[in-house]
Amino acid sequence: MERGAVSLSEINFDGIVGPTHNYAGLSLGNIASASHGGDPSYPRAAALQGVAKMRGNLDRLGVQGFLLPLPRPNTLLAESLHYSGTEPAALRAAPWSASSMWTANAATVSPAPDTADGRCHLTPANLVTMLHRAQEWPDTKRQLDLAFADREHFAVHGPVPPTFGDEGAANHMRLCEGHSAKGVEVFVYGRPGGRFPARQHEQASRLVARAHGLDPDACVFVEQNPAAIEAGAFHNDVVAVANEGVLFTHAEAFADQAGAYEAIRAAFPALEIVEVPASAVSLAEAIRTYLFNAQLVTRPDQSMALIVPEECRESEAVWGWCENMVASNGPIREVIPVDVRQSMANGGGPACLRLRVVCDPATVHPRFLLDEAQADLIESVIAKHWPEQIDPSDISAVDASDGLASDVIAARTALLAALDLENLI
Ligand code: SUG
Repeated sequence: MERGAVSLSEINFDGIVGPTHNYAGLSLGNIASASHGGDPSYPRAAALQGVAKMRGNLDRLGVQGFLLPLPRPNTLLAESLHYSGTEPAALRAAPWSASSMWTANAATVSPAPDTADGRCHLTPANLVTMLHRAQEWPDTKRQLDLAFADREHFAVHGPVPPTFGDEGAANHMRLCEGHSAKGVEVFVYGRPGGRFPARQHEQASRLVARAHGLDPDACVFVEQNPAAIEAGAFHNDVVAVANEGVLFTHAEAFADQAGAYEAIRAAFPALEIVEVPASAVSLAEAIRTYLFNAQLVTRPDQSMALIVPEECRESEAVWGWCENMVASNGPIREVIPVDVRQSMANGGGPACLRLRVVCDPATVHPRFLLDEAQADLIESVIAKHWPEQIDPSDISAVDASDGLASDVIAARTALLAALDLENLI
């Protein structure tokens, strides 16, 4: 238990999908992003799918948070790129990206029981590997500074220096006997040199652990399997997820799978591993369906549920494996599919869409916590103001539509006004 024995909750802060959600194929190494590049997108449907997921979890878990879309198009970035018409279309699309919806990349979070000063520490991810994501952190930090302004309970750091790529919680797992207990934090990094970028650098992970004041004996640093990165697992959370004492992982997630288990177990002896062998679900099928990009949650009755994308139910191999797992006597008692197809087509599953923060909800700025009335409000603003469809040419053409820019700016402004969060404009 944390000092003072306060009981802490895990709060999932989902990113509300912004009105510029589009498919510009910007993320090298992210197979869904590459294969859907050029497709029309449906921002309104995407954002409503996200709210429906939040509503389900509010109902299941009793608590749910959210983070707001960042201001787009980002005119500062657009100006700094000095367009002349000769540049690749991707450079013109970057300032329009709605990628902040994937809040698992907003920050790395170390809850209070793990840190030297007994506060919850957050480090915004610098996301330097991809231009369209590198623009996120200053506005993300502003939002974290507001949501977690209580300095007695939270510390919000600056980002890791840009030499070291940091992608936040997507490459970080926490094992603990209960959320309020001291945990072991597992940092997963990639080694550069492959066909696709290794987005999380080892030194970034080590720096975050030091900044957060973690106990070195309660930190484990593990290398991602280069073959998993090659297969499209651009973040560790595409092939593994942890909750309390359980690690749910593909058998080919880590460079040295047995060594990783041993290192984690040395720091956290109660570790329970649910491993999916490649013979049951290949790495390619795991990445296609995002089985591991799931929310592994503890429900109020203490049973664990796995919230997976609908795509898992459509895969014979994956769904068959899930059914067997639930029928067995393992820790995961239910698998719940959710429809986040618009996000999935850009490589973002249920787990990408949320940032987990273990804390006392009373210490969070209340405007960032969802209730049913606020969910209704968010839905009505989205239904009224979010564009129904965006074609990549709408945003990457040399003369990208001024009309669309003012519409999406007004849409976000309407949401902030409805939620009384105008100071983020
Ligand atoms: O960084 N997609 C995101 C998906 C992030 C998923 N997050 C986690 N695994 N936690 C990315 O690759 C696609 C944007 C585009 O192609 O236009 C994109 O940025």
